[in-house]
Amino acid sequence: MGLKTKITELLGIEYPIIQGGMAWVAEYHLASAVSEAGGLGIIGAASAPAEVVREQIRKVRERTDRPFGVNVMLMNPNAPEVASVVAEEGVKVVTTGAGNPAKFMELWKNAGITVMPVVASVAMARMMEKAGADAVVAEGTESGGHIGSATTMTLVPQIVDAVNIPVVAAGGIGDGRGVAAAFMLGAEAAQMGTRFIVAKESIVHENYKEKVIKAKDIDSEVTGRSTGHPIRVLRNKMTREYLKMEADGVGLDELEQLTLGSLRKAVMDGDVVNGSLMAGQIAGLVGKEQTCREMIEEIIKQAKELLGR
Ligand code: TUI
Repeated sequence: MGLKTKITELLGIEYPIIQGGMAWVAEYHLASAVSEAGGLGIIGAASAPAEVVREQIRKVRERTDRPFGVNVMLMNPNAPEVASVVAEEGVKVVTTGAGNPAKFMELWKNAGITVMPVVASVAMARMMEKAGADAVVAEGTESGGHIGSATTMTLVPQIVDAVNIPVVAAGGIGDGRGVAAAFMLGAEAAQMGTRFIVAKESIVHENYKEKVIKAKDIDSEVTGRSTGHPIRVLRNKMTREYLKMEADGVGLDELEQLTLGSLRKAVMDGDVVNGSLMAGQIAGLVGKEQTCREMIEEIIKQAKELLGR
């Protein structure tokens, strides 16, 4: 049985579980598996060319009739082309990350898209509500990848109080206890990334999955605090070199290159030494590879028991 909230109604999904739009990781195999299991699967457009995103959308459609979304990463120079492709392809749900999507709002609303910007502050949540967002994803600093500074525990209730649209909690959620806690903070759904990295349907290299499964509570590190683009990743040779270069005052461009190209190396080639192992602080709780359906059913069962529903 489902678990109804304002978000499940808004999106037409069975369970209030949204998969994060992870760069390289959130491709069509994962997105379609999450949607087929009753959550909202998301294609992470990240830095992909618009035509690659179009193919990904079509591949999800071949695999599921259920709703799915696309995450548009706003620091991508191709974001305007990606924004047009999602509208052309009739995608039903868009989330955004790493910037302000206001300039695409009219295009998306005219195309009938449900827009849920990911935000890391109350000010940005308010701005997105004014701009016409249907919901916001409040993402705490526990998340993997590009992060803000507020924790999920503090950010979610403050955004819930500040806006009238539904709020999705993200950052540090990896099981039914996290989902139930998010509900207690006033959220109507939870977005999860790190747990889905190790899904059976995830194309992430086994070496990377093993690093997430073996990670302990304090094994993540934030690179790029000095550049204004903080990125949470699991500690390895790359982070040690990066943090040393950062401390030595190496230029922004050189630093950025070190993390960006290295995500592909980690996900596709399994280079866990020089690669960028983006993962959230909840990695320590993620203990085994499971199918998306097994994960979602286990998470929902636990959340329902805790919530008495
Ligand atoms: O976007 C994410 N997480 C990401 S994106 C990513 S790929 C990447 N590539 C190059 C550089 C940086 C990242 C890996 N992980 N999460 C959603 C998120 N959005 N977290 C924080 C924000 C955010 C930050 C600033 C949203 C809006 C914002 O507004 C600033 C402004 O005023 O434009």
